[in-house]
Amino acid sequence: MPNLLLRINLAKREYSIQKIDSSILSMFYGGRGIAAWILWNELRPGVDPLGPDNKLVFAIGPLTGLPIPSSSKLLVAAKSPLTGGYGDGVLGTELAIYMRILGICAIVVEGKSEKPIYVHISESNGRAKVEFEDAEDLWGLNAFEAEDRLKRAYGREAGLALIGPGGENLVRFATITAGKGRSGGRPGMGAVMGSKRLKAIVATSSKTICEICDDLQRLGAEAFKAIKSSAVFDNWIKQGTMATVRLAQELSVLPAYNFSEGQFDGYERLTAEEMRRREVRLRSCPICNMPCGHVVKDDVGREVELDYENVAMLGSNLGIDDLAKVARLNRLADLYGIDTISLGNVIGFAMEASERGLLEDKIEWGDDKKAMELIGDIVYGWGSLGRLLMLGVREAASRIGKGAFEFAMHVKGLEITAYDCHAAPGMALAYGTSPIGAHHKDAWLIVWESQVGRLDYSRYKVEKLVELQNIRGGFFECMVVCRFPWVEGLLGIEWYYKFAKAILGIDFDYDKVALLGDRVYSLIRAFWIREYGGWDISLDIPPPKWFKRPLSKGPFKGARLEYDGYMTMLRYYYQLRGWNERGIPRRGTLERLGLKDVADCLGGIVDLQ
Ligand code: PTT
Ligand code: SF4
Repeated sequence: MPNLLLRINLAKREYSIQKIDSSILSMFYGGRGIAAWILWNELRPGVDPLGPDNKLVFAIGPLTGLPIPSSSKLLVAAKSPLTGGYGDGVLGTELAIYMRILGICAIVVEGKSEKPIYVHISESNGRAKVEFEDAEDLWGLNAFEAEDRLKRAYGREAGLALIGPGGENLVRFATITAGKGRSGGRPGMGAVMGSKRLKAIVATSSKTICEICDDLQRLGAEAFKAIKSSAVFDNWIKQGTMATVRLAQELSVLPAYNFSEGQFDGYERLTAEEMRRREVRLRSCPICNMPCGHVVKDDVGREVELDYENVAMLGSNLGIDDLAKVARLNRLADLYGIDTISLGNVIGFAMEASERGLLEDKIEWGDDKKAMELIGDIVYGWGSLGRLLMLGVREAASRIGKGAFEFAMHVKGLEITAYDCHAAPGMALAYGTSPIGAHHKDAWLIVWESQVGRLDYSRYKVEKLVELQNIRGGFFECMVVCRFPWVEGLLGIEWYYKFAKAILGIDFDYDKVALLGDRVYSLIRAFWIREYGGWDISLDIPPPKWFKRPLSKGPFKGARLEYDGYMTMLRYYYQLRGWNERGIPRRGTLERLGLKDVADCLGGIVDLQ
């Protein structure tokens, strides 16, 4: 199990390696848990997210980099400049594998370099060696160009995590990228990297996979086979996440016109079938035999990888019904290293604000050319609208005033991902309680919720939500492997328990997963409370639009979220997590989870009863 912490100080150009306390590893294992623990312990409360004292953590887990399916994921975390709370994201990159080979569980990047810089991590006598390299020539290059340069210098197998101009220019929703299409850290992790003037981390190694034990090699080989022989494999390979476009339309959750509707008249021109007509090849993260990266040509013939989220947010949500044009916007986001989801959200917000006469600029629904121009403005801070939107939708709405917050589609400052929730209270609660702000990554309830009753506000939905959060946001994010093989039904959860047993010697079951989930969730909630100087229950409630403006068409015509029903579910959620009615973890809960020190600190800020 990787147990080293590599600390890199960019201001001093120094690094050190230390062991992570085994008691901390046995509580959190890796990934999100370790990252949250480091940020909780090492950040000064109230630290400026874009100042030199914020820290950027790259973390892997016990299952990363092993010869098991889809295991090349890397978690990136920091205090978010977009939300002001805890932020993280996960991307696929060889860097994760090299960290594993070197036994590094977490890289903590501190300080700020005076000049643009990148770091090269390699191996010297079995230990990590860090070299600090000048990045003046790379600064300003887009993510693809910078990646090409670094691969030319360090070889095709080099592991990378880098930023584009979005991160350099501190766009609050800039991400960290790799592999020309892998992008992680929606809550502005790329901006934190840019604020440190760190263009890239490059890693090289003589090995390309961590060979660990025979048991695991055998198990991994069986799992790869099980994926290939799964009944859903063929369909997955054909459509990947893009199958969701048609599904979302049918279920009336496809965001349209800044989340005003759950259906879009032009959806047929955005589907997986349309994608396949333009497809040139498939691409995957390293160590994956179920690639989901569908590379297509955009309207000017350049290659770009499509995903449901990207297409929904830059397509239907903006009223654009041409996949090739959507692909072009998607490609720009990848080149600049900014999050497609937040991008579609801020542009949709601007279109609605313009329609309501709240902006000087005119930007109409479906205007892909204007959207394209706006992307450049956002990334380079050109013009007043670009400068406004680069701050994210919460800040933009607060600066505009005049009721703009009513249609600013975010929770805790993180823009909502691609599911309309007028008629999906379970999914709305998933957004409301996601530990980084509105994201589906911890709990995706849409299909299940459609099977059990969409307009139902019952307790079993909250129980299902907590279960999913514990598995996805707790177990998978601490083990740090791709969850798609499990989510998409190609590998059952018992496979992951077997992998964990082989590597950690621990018999996992749902109770252990729930304990881990509770621990991680309560720690992250404590982080937010400390940063916000308290807690307001309204921070766990989705935006007013879904409560106030009913759907005007589709199978749920007339539906909107019911405030009382939502609040009943939210209160039950707090109860299940052991938090009080104000959403604050109780002292007893924190102590049961082994977080007594956290309770002592938090008790000085808020009442823990
Ligand atoms: C994730 C978010 C998602 S969620 C998508 S599509 W998805 C968007 N992809 C973007 C992109 O592409 N380019 C871009 N410029 N911005 C983008 N923003 C959006 O980012 C990703 C896959 C996907 S594709 C998902 S759900 C799964 N996410 C996992 C997760 O969170 N944890 C985990 N253990 N396994 C996961 N497996 C799947 O990984 P964020 P990737 Mg991404 C072009 O990170 O910040 O959470 O945002 O990492 O390597 O690209 O793989 O339908
Ligand atoms: Fe990457 Fe997709 Fe494979 Fe997961 S399933 S590892 S996101 S290519």
